[in-house]
Amino acid sequence: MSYSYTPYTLHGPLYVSGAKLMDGNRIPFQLHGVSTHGLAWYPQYVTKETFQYLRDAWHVNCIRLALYTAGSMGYQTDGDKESLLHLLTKGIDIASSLGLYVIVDWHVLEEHDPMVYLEGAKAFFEEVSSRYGSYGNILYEICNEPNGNCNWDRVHTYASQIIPIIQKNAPYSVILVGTPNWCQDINLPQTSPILARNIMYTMHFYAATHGQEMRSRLLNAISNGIPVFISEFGICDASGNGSIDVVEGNTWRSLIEQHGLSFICWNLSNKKESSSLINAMCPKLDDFTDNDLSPHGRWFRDWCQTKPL
Ligand code: IDC
Repeated sequence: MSYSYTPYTLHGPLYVSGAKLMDGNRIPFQLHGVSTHGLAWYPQYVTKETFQYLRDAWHVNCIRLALYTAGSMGYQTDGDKESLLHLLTKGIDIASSLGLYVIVDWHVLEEHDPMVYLEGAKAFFEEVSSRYGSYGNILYEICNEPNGNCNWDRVHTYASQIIPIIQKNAPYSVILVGTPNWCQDINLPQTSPILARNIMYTMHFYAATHGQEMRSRLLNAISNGIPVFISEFGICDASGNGSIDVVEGNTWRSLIEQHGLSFICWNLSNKKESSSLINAMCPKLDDFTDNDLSPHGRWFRDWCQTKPL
C-alpha cells in the first residue's frame, strides 16, 4: 500500500525540548527505523524501492545512512570519497523524496576517537550541511561510537568544533552525539553537557550482550534529564552476530516504548551475520516475505509495524 501522506508531511521539522525529541506539531515524537550497513559495502539497498517498501510495509519513518570513516573502503582511508559522497547524497535524496527522516551517520569506529579525522569531519559536515541546509528531515550524527581510550572530554572537544559548522548551515537540525565506550556511557554527558540547541546523546545496545546494568544507566540518564537517542541497536550480541536474545530484546523494547525513545535497528543488509535484517541468500530489495528475513528482521519488522508513521 502506498500512502499519500509521509512521515515528514505529518510531522515536519523536529527539535529537542528538555530531554525529548519533538515534532513540528510540538508533540513528543519517536523515530523508528533501520540503519544501513556500511554504505560502501551494501550500496544496493540505497534505492527508492527499498526505502519506500520499508516505509509503507514496515512503517519505518527514518533511515540511517552509515558512512564508515575508517577501515576498508572508509571515507578517510582507502574509500573513493567522491562515489561515497554520491551514494550518501543519493540516500538523502531518496529518503527526502519519500518524506522519510534521514540520519547522516559519520560512522567512527576503528579509529576509536573522532578527533583522529577532525579535519575530514569538518569538511564533510560543511559539504553536506551546506548542500542540505534547508531540509528539515535530516539529523546529523557526528560520531557513531567513540571507544577505546576516547573519553568524554575528547568527544566534547570534537563536538564543539563540528556542531557550529552544521548549525551555521542548517540552524534547526537535530544533532546526535556519540558517547564513549561504544555509546554505552550515556551517564557521561551529564558531567559536562554540550551547550548547544537541539542536541541528543546516543546510546547503543545489543541485547544478547547488554542487559539490566545498561538499562539502569539509561534510566538514570533519563531521570537526570539527558536527551537520549538509540541510534543503533540489535538483539544479537555486540559483534553483530551470534544468537539473538528475544527475551532481553523485548525487555529493551518495553523500556524504549515506556519512555518514547527513538530506535534505529542495525542493519539493512543480507550479510551472513545475525544482525542483518535480510537472509544471506536473499537478493531481493523489497517485498520481503518471512522467508526472506532473518529472525532479527522479523522481530524488528513486527515491532515497527505496530508504530504509526
Ligand atoms: C559491524 C558489522 C560487521 C562489520 C563490523 C566492522 O555488523 O559486519 O564487520 O561492524 O565494520 C557497532 C558498530 C557497527 C558494528 C556493530 C556490530 O556501530 O559498525 O557493525 N556494532 O558489531 N557497535 C556495536 C555493535
